[in-house]
This record gives sequence, structure tokens and C-alpha cells, in this order.
Amino acid sequence: MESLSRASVPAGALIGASAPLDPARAGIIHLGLGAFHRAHAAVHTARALAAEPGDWGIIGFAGRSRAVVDPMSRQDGLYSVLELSQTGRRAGVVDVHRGFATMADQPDRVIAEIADPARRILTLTVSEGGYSRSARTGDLDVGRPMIREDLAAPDRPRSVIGMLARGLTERSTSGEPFTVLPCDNLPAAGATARRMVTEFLERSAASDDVLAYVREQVAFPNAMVDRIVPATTPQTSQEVAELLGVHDEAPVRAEEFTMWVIEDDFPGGRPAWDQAGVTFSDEVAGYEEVKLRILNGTHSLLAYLGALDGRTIIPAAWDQELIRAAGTAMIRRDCLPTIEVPAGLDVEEYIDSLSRRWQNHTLGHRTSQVGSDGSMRLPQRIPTPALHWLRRGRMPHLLALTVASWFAAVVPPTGYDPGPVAAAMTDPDQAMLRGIAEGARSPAEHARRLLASGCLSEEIAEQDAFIDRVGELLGIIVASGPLAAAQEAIEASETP
Ligand code: CS2
Repeated sequence: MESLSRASVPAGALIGASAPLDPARAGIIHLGLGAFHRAHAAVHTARALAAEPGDWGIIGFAGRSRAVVDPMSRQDGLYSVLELSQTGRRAGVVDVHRGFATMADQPDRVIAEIADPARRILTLTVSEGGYSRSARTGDLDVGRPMIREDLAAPDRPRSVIGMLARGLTERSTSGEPFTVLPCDNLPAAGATARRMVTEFLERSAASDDVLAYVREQVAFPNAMVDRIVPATTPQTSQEVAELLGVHDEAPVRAEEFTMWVIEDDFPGGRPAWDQAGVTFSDEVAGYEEVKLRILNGTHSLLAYLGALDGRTIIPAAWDQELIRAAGTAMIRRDCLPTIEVPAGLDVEEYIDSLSRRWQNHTLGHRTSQVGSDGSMRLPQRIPTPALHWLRRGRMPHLLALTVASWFAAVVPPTGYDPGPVAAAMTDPDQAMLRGIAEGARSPAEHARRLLASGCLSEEIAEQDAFIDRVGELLGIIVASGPLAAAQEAIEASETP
């Protein structure tokens, strides 16, 4: 079978501009060329270019791995998106990337691209950890070795925040406006990125001119991003071959649903995203809350409870009656009332569609994927709604259950075996967290040591009642299993 290329791509499958895109004029830099970007922002950008021409090609940087960069270069920058719904599948080929490298191999190129006046927007999907924000304090995590090293040598950075700071410093000499648009699941991701970059600049003794340039000429809009994108598997290439008749070495698979809500703040211009399924809104904070709490927070609960119950994919977890009831109680009781729902959103429709999205067996989104990196994700999902309730004197039992099941799965108490599905979850802080909990004599002490360390946030570290509740639920998981703990948390949440 022929390899995917501009010559072999079947007529009608291409999504992108009709005229050639000049790489020298590509207006967008992207950091984090993973599956999520390629199934989400890149598709919206390709559709925008199909609707309205413009210099909006993307120069894409992966992190360290060349697993996507090399095949995409060989394939003329093309790759397919396989959409999987319960009722069928279809594939399209995205044509919008015009340059490829890795940040690890070419940090200088990242900096040079940011300084290039032809580039006007930088989008980011570097996951929660990429922002180097301390979960404990909310400030730049100067304890991280990479940040420490970058602060010592700010002209040779390796971290995302260090490269952004250096790139903007060099760009400030031309004074061209620029937009940094984060597309990760962080509350106020734009404001967070601005704060981390500014803190980095201040700590590395940047000049007032550079700080003024970043403050006045660089926009950091907030955005809500939403599309479930499981990891690509060998089967993905096979399915694409069946549908398109070409061999693609770097396809992505995704659900049909996609949503992107952005603050319209692009001083250097932007693609016609508004003609390509993107919503521009000044209520982004509300959209982010809906997404992070109702979808992401509950997703974590489903992943951990599901994995502890031996379920490898999210739809199999959602099929389990008690797990679904726990997820529903989490949405209805612990999350929804804490959110200022944007006027432009029908939240009931969002929740309905979410329950259909979680039933998508064809997509096969793995619980181990959603449950990995909890130490980076849960601080974005749990503390704010939990503190909302704790300050009002009510215990958020399902949020506590999410934390207890995270510990049980990833940092299990001595003598508790979380089983093979949970064992497949990975976390960069796993060894550190295990060290903190080591020697605890009971699940209650185990939970207390972990939460008191500030692993969710400094404020949660002081919430004794919440910490005790997490400990109790962890004790139930250890003694009677995850479903018993789910039942107990649901019942407790029903009592006023
Ligand atoms: C998930 C998200 O893995 C996770 O943490 O909650 O990746 C989720 O699938 C996306 O945010 C959906 O938009």
C-alpha cells in the first residue's frame, strides 16, 4: 500500500487551504505536537483555512520524541484524523503543518521562531506539568531542576517557560505584537502562562523594556479546549488504511465531538476560527469551570474507580452502575453548584452529551491514560470546588472519593494491591509520593501524610475534615473495595 503523501491522498479527504501555504510565512508556532493538538486545534485551523485563506500554517515542535515529527516530515506534513463514534467511523487528512522539530533537539529554533515577526501566534499543548506551576503555592516552581537550571542560564533554556521567556525577550527588539494561546486543561491557562513567564523574567533579571513589551504587546487569552483523544495504537493506521487506502504512520483517533472557546485577544491577527467551529466568548472562565470540573474532574474519578474495579476503558467504567452513580453524584452535587455557568452554554445539554461521549466503546479511551499524571492533573480539578464546599461547611464526598481512589491506584497504602489496570498508570511524582507515605500505619495516616505535604495545594493541606474523609474512604477501598467506597460516598452525599 502506498504511503500517505500529497500525491497519494485520496481526492476529497484533505482538510486545509486550497492554495499552497508558504512555510516562511506560517503564522503559528505550536509547542507539543502530540495527538491532542493534531486532533483539535490543528483541525480547527485547517478548517479555518479552508473557509478563508491566510498565512496560518503551523510550525510544530514535539517535546523530545521524534515519533510524530519524522513520519509527518516524510508524509509532506500530512496525517489523518480517524473519528470514531458509536455509529461509525470516518477519516480526513489534515494539511496545515509546515515545519517540524523537537524542542529537546532545537531549543534555539523555538526561540528564533518566536522572535520571527512572520509568526504571530504560539499555541501550546504541553500538559499541566509544562507550565511549571507549583501545585503547592501556585507560583513558578523554582524547585524543579529544569527551571533552576534555566534561571541560572536564561539564554540557553530547556523548559517551555524558559524558552517562551527567551523567545519573547528576543522578539521585544522588534516590538511586534504576539499571542500565546495555551490549549491545556488548566484554569485560566492564559493568565497562568503569563504569570509563569513574567515570574521567570523577573527572577532572571529581565530589563524593564522586556517586561513592558510582554505586558503591553503580548496577549495570553484564556481558552477552554475539549475533545477526547485517546492514544494512537497500531490499529489506528490499519483502520485509516481501510478507509483511505493509504498507509499513514502518524494518524490520530478522536471522538466526533470537539469544542474550543477562546477569548478574542489576538493583537497580531488570527485565522478565521470563528468560521471553523470555534466560539469566541468573554465568558471563558465559566466554560473552563464547566469543562475542568464536570468533565475532567469526574473523568479522573471514573478512571481511578474503574481501574481499581479492573476496567481498562472509560466506557466499561461508565457501564458499572455504582461507578456511574458516583460520577453522576460528583457532577450534580459536588461540581455543578460551584460553577458560574456561562449564559451562552446549555449545561444540561453538555452533561447529556458527556454521558454519551463516555459510553463510546469504539473509542476505547483507557482508564490508565486518564489516570496517569494525577499529581499534575488533580491540583487543577479538585481543590477549587472542594474549598468552595468546605468553606460553606459541607463535605464534598465525591471529590474526597476521587482523591482516595487516586491514592489507592497510584500510591497504594502498604499491603493494598490495586490490581493490574491501576498498576499501568504512571506519574512523574509517584516515587516522591510513595516516599512521603512510607511507613504510615493506617489508610488514614497514609492520606494525611500525602495531603499535608501540599500535593493538591497548600490550602487543602490545612483542611482537616477533608483529609480525614479522604482517609476514611481510602480505608473502605482497602477493606471492602472501590465499589463499597463509591456506595458509601454516594449515600453520604445524599444526607443534607
Ligand atoms: C482527560 C482529558 O486524560 C484526562 O485527564 O480528562 O484528557 C480529557 O479527555 C480531555 O480534556 C477532553 O477534552
